[in-house]
Amino acid sequence: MKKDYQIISRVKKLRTLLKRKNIVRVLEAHNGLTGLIVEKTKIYKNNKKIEFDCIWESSLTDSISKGKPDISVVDMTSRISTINEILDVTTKPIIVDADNGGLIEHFGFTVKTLERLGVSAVVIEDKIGAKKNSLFGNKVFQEQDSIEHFCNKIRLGKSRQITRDFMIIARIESLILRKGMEDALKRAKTYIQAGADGILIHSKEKIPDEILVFCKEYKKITKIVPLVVVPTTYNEIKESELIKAGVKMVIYANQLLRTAYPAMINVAEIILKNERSSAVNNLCMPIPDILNLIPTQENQV
Ligand code: SPV
Ligand code: MG
Repeated sequence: MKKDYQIISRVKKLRTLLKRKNIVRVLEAHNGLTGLIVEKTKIYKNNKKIEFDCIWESSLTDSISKGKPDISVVDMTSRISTINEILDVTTKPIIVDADNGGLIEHFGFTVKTLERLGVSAVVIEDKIGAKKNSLFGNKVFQEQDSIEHFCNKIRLGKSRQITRDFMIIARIESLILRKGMEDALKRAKTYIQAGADGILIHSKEKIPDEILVFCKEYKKITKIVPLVVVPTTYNEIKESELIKAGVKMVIYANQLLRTAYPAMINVAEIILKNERSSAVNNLCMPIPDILNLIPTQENQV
């Protein structure tokens, strides 16, 4: 009984945060350890605690960390195993990046499973066909879904969730695919009418100009449905500016993995060069620290 309550309250946490906070701050995790980093990292600024609110279970970093490309080859069963790994050791809400959600018939099952596990939201992008990461833009062939088909997917998903708390966030790829601002805004309006609980507008520009134009126009469509952004390429923009523009959620989608990988390559190369590992001592955390990183009953006493 208590466990059921915990699962339900975890799902609900995201909606509560969206109501209470100016902006919900989300960081990527791709395994239990990175989940713990999102859960526990905090700093103090002017005596105020600053931390991440929520975990992004990214298709890019989940795939890459398994040595596979971000093309949906890491299937839902594997993604669910990673999600469970993260859920096991964290309490913060999780948002799952489900690519395009798959076939409409399949998406209903995904919604039911994620909600049952305790995930707070799923993001689906309005593309069809072979999955390509959005940050490739038009350098690779990527096809946008029709508005009608994508709306049917949103509607079906919404009809399958059990609680009122689970959220389906519709991700618009019009700016990525150079379909124009008008198309992006039309889609936002229509996806909301179809039941989307949030809109994620994506861009791969180096500057935030097109995102800020979208934000301005979005305010005319709705002041209620939260707007989500992923400032990976246009990442000079600060959270305070996003708040001013009306953004309710910011996702830092891949930075943990993108910093860990070069650090590991560097260490591997230094060991090869020196034929021993002492040369990386100053780059490594001490053995007792790694042994005690994850508390057990014994090392807590
Ligand atoms: C991801 O993190 O997998 C995303 C964001 O979908 S992006 O890589 O920018 O498409
Ligand atoms: Mg993705």
